[in-house]
Amino acid sequence: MTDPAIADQSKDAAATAAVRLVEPGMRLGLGTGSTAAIFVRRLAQRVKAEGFELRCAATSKGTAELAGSLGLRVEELDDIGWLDLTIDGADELDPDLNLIKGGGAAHLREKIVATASDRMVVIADQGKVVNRLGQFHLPVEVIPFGWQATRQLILRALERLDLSQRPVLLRKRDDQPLLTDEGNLILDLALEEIHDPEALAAELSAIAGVVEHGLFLNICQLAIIGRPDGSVVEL
Ligand code: ABF
Repeated sequence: MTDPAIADQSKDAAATAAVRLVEPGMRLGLGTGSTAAIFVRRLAQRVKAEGFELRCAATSKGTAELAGSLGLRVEELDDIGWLDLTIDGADELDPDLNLIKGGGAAHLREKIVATASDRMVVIADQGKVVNRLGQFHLPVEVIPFGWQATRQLILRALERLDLSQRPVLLRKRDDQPLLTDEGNLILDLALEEIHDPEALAAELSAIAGVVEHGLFLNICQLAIIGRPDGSVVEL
């Protein structure tokens, strides 16, 4: 029977292919977002059918709740210690497998989980693949204390990188500043094109009020891209 929560054929193709990478007994990182949610559903179906054990760490409260409700064993990352594999979505990815993440405001936990894994695999539909990152607004998680000063420091950093006059927008939900799972704010950087992701990442990481930015550089080892016809390509 068709599950209405798995309606997107491209995302489902990528998620289903990623489920095949999972081996019994693995310590697994679970991503956040609609593609990662389909992966969690397909994974739970396989675990139920084959009856093997897994230990899962989630990248958001939402994912933890979904996975737990489907019968997957979800634990704190620190109780597991280290992960064999993390499967997560992305907002953009380039041919070098550099990513922008954080559209779901979970990139801090996502980066902690991904970098605490032997292997990180991205699942996405074709629309996420770009030649150069930057069309998607780059999320930067900042602590609430002094966030306007932090925003000014970000603007100065952008000037140094010849990215002046780019909007840096406080993310809101229901007209209120959005708070992350960690109680922080998100600033979205409308950069259009990121010519030097490494330099930008270094500048942002050097600002005291920045907790984490959504550039994932040299973290992902494989991307599985789903197509509307149900096929996948690997990058
Ligand atoms: C998370 O989910 C995020 O880092 C990214 O923002 C988002 C992608 O969501 P979707 O799969 O719904 O496009 O992985």
